[in-house]
Amino acid sequence: MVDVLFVTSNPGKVREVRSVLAPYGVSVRWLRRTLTEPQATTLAEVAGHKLEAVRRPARYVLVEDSGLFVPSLKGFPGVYSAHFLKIWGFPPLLELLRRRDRRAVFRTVAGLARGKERWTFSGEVRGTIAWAPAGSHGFGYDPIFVPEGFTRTMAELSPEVKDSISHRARAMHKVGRFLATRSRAPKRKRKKGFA
Ligand code: ITT
Repeated sequence: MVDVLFVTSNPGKVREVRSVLAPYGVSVRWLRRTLTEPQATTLAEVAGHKLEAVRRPARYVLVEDSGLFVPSLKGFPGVYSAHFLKIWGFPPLLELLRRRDRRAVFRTVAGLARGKERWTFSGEVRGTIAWAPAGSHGFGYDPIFVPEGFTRTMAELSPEVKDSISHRARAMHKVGRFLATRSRAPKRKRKKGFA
């Protein structure tokens, strides 16, 4: 069993990360903390800053940053997704998209650290923005995001379905495979920068 400390303010992320990592023999402990997000242009930069803010040399520390990118809005809200949703909610986004291409991508960049070593893993899911919010599962933008191959929003799909297709699940499967491989490898044969 590998222990990982997942630092986030978001209980929805914790449920999803636990469910994806459990089959890899990874046990996730939750440190509930709001990590400051600097002005940055990429999710990877934000994830890196979040990692720097947590110092736990003896164990694996996991953080992640996610965002909804709408190409017809030049990638907005992207790295500003949390801020935008908190201040404005869905209406301005739905209004902006009334006459624009509704395609969107949800992306996650996960940052993992142990001592001085750092690794990043990414995942994404394509889809479209719904005409109106629907559904009560999940959190954040789930009520307005319809993943590719589905006709319902992420919030109308069951948590199991979300965990089989989501941006976060895709990034976390990479984390799980990495940790499972590393925990099996004899210590002196471990290569630096494996990921
Ligand atoms: P942290 O403490 O981990 O930063 P957060 O909720 O602030 O939690 P992010 O900055 O990564 O997380 O998320 C940016 C925004 O995108 C925020 O409004 C989230 O609610 C939303 N979001 C993240 N993952 C999502 C998902 O799987 N489905 C819907 N919305 C999501």
